[in-house]
Amino acid sequence: MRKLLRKDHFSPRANRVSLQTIFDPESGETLDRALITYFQAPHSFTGEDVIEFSCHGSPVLLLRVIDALLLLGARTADPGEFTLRALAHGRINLNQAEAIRDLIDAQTHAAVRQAARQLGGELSARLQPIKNALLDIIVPLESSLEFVEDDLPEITLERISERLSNLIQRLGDLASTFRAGRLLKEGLRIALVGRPNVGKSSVFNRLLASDRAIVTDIPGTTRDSLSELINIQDILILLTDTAGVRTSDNLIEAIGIERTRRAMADADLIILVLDGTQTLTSEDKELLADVRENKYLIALNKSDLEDFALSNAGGLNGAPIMPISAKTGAGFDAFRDAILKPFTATDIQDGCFLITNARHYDLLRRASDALYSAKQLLESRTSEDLILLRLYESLRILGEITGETTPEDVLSQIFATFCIGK
Ligand SMILES: Nc1nc2c(ncn2[C@@H]2O[C@H](COP(=O)(O)OP(=O)(O)OP(=O)(O)O)[C@@H](O)[C@H]2O)c(=O)[nH]1
Ligand SMILES: [Mg+2]
Repeated sequence: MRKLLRKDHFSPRANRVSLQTIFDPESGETLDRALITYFQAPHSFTGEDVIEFSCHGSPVLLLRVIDALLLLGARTADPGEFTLRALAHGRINLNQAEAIRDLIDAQTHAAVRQAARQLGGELSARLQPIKNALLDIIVPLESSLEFVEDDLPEITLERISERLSNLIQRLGDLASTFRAGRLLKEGLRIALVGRPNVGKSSVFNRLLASDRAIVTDIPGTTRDSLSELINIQDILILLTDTAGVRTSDNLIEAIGIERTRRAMADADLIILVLDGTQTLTSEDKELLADVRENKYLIALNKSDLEDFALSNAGGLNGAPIMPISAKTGAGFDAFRDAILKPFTATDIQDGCFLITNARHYDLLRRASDALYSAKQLLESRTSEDLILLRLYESLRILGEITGETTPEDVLSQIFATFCIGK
């Protein structure tokens, strides 16, 4: 620090900010006037002594300050290292650490909101009463093993079984929020497909609200799949425009059509675009048969034209059809709602806490399975120590969520997903 600030003495006051000039240790050139904060242990994020530099936000300047620090013997932090240190010093628990990563990665307001709730410790707060209730079952079972020669009375067994059912239900309720939670965090992949010239790229541009894809009246305009992120009602969507499907001798077009097939296979929802001014062609019918294997929605396009008729799509019994015009935007509000409809049956209400992390979901399911198996053993009057084994297993799995019992290799996997310097 003395070399960096060119001062014979530098003794910052604990938990205070001071304005300092930073010099290049080699050339002596002034780099920046910056705020320096000294967080004295344990009053820092990591629980250790920390010096924080708040420089001006130029990337070039920041690189020079980092170079200067490296030259003086510092090293750059590993991905997630600060968060890992905070965890190691008990400043946060594991799912709060994961929430920090989710907060940084969040791309919608709703994802930020959920990550912030988790950072506030809501998941551990919800799990604690379940763990306590589990301990309330374990403790008397343990003592009955030690002190009582006879079997537990029937009434006690029934009561334990009831309490296990209740816990299984509570874990199940929490786990079931993952469907909505994953949607909120990871979003959806949606592909626009159809034969050439029906207006896929026009629909794509209208949903994007920008002229991203080339639109012409020449069939076969789009040659390659094109993806962009959009946001519908705070759900992130990776929308893919694709090459129109037809039999083609053109090599480039044929490769493009192959990519369309791949986009269809990857999609959570396929939007089949049809030209509402024409009756179904054999190409339309073939595509329809293909998309029926997946979640799909039909966009009957060009509703602004005179020849447009819903009956042109006749015979698609029961299929979800939305009449739209990519040209005028007619029907798009209802179309956007229809896009999300297959996914939001499980309501994403503002007030409700959601499991957004696959690791948590998996552990909740496993904890619940262990309780279920304990309940079955209990009902078949198996010896108490086998039942206890299952109950302890469930407790250990719940502990893995908050990090009390998480194995080292899982921890390192989790922190490898952080970005550097967090
Ligand atoms: N009137 C009218 N014309 C439309 C509409 N949507 C698209 N078109 C026209 O239809 C033609 C084809 O549109 P594109 O969006 O390029 O169609 P595409 O399905 O992407 O075609 P390919 O990329 O060749 O597969 C263009 O001339 C568009 O202007 C619409 O809603 N109304
Ligand atoms: Mg196109």
